[in-house]
Amino acid sequence: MKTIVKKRSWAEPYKMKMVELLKMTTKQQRIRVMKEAGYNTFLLRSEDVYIDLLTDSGTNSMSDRQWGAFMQGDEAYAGSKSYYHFEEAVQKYYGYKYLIPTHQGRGAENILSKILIKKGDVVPGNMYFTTTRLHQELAGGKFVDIIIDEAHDANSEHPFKGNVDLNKLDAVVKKYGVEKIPYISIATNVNMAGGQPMSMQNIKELRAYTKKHGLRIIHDMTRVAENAYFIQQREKGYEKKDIKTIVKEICANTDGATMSAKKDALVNIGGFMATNEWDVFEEARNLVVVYEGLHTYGGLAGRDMEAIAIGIAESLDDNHQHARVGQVEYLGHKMMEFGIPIVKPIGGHGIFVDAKAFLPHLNQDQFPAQALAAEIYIDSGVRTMERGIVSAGRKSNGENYYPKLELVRFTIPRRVYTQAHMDVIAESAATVFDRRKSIKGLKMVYEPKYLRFFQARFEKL
Ligand code: PM9
Repeated sequence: MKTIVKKRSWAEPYKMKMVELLKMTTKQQRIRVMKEAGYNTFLLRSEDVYIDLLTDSGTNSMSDRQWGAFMQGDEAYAGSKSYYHFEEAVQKYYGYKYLIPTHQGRGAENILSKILIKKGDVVPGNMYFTTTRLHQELAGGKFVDIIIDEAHDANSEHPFKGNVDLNKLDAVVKKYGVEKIPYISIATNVNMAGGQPMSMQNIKELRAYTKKHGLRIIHDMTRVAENAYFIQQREKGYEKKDIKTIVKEICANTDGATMSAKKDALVNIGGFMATNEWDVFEEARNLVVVYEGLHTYGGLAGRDMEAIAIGIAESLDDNHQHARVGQVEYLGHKMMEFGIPIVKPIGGHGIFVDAKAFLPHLNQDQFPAQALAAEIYIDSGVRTMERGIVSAGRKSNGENYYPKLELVRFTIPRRVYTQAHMDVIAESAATVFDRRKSIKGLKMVYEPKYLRFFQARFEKL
């Protein structure tokens, strides 16, 4: 018998119970508000945005179970029941021994960096992340990139572009000595590389290397479940393992973690630091009361901790991750059909458009990714984010970093938008691509001291 259906589709493992209405704007309005926002999509008001792809951070839709648990949050100042639910989830699903809750990821980065980094230390990592590197620097450390070269090449189809290059790491260890390296900083599903995973093999090789040299691995596990999904899809021997098992195995090869629960863990606020070392935990408990709140809430409400505990479990469901990454891939394939240059392979949390290839007539000092994000908003009200020279910021000597990747990130919030939204987004990107030669660069007219991409202002050249 001939089958009519060649390939079966997937669909989301949920249905909608409530919707948020969006405001539609005209092109004239968008031109005006973009100018008022200094051509920085962070400075737009969200009510002027139609489809918000600024970030996948804190923009998740929570499930009915999470909202239900909100009512059961224990808001006691000390010893909240909700803290113990949160701790149980971190121990059960991730396997780390000790938990310090924080208001979000950078709260955990601050505490961890203050504890482990001394002035003059060096922190090797698989590509920088903005807040992570800044906390390392503020604590007196220097970040050194040890990601494989392929990660800096938008066109490389390497299946694990998040991998650490062990030769680069070895060169850093030889140059500075292990006593200057408080830990190796690894991120799963590397954000700035385009949401690209590490392989389990690489994680295990790194573990073997660090054991030999007596070095710690600290895991930025903000998008660990998405990384585990890619391991399941791409790595031999993991095809039949579920995401839960893979995540536990990743964590077991590291010594501690920081996490922004606002991403994979499917909540709107929250984070944590976790460690297997009692001494580090004890010091973190000392510092958390200074910067975040008591060690059983760390800046979170009891209801937030309940929602995180449930979100962690939901994020490790295979069907959820299939739909999550499947939606990102759907958008990526649509963009590729239009000929739009994007980072390959398609990553876990968004599509990263290669602004250097999109706007080859602009040099990096004319902020091509910033200019492109502004044009996309003006075309359709779709808000995206610059991930290039503006995000990279300046070195301690004041010089600009010039990252090889100059990208516009179309970040997909989890469980928020439909396939029809993806079509509208791809068509908008294609419309701007059609008139790309007419797009002008920008000049920066205001630059804040830290994390300039959030608040910098620009004018058209
Ligand atoms: N990431 C993102 O949009 C939000 C801030 S930058 C616009 O991608 C990693 C890998 C992250 C991350 C935040 C943090 C910090 C740490 N590591 O935002 O403080 O992607 O919760 O987490 C953002 P918090």
